[in-house]
Amino acid sequence: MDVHAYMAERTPLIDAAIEARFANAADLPERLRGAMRHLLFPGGKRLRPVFAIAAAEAVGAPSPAAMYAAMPIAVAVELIHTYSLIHDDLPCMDDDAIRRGRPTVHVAYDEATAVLAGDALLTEAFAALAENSAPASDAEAVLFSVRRLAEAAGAAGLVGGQVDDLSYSSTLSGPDASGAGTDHVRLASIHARKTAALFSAAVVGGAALAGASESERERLEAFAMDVGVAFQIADDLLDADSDEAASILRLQGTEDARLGAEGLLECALSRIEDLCERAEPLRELARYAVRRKK
Ligand code: GRG
Repeated sequence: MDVHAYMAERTPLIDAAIEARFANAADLPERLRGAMRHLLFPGGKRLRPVFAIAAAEAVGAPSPAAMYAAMPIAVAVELIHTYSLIHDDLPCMDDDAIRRGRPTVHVAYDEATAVLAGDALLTEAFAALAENSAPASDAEAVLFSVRRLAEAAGAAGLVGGQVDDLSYSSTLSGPDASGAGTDHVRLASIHARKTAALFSAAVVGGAALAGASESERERLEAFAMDVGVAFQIADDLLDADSDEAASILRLQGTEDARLGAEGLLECALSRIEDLCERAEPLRELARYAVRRKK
């Protein structure tokens, strides 16, 4: 199957669903609206929303029903991903002026507006998920996806991963005196929380909203965590010149890192090998996320 065609078919529908969140929000301050939309349109690859939809299609009714069941979490994860990029670029964090080849939000607007736009996107994500999910999915699945998203975004997920990432560069050599483990262990934990947690909330949330069983959720969770970490390694390999603190490339050579990502991909695919042929797009997306060249 053609994974690019698969993504290209779904991306306009995801964009329209994100756009719809703004259509009904007439009373937003214009400056805030602009700052919230600045990185959303045009967006990035929309990988997390497409994963959410592919997971729903792997276990749910044939699309478009599965796709529409997963759309609320697809929108929510993209809003949270965008907030995290805006905050990550701030002068007090990575201090980057450019994102996706354009001035990032605090440069195009100002720092306070960028902080507030991120806050608004994070909050809006949960409104999007809670408001749009019923009645297409059952209440337990909606609550499950809200909880998984909160865990992925919160102190044990993105935020905790970012805190560890910020302190990582100062303690880079050998076993860590704090008892947190070797650099490899610490790095794996940062990748799991900073990158894989949101992937996993997208995949398992999308699947749950489309009616996944408990055992399907468990397998997809393990699949998505492995894919998320492998995706982060692939991102480090593509961005080998950056000074990202938590890069695997500081600890092992390029070839070892590539082999590590391939190993995680194989492991991820083995977790969902018994899912039916409708899981093929999900498998192809995983291969694409880990092996992409740009
Ligand atoms: C500020 C709470 C907080 C967290 C920031 C997301 C993040 C954590 C930092 C951004 C930099 C980074 C290396 C994140 C890891 C995840 C990653 C590889 C993001 C890029 O994802 P893509 O490639 O981006 O899906 P696009 O641009 O396609 O959306």
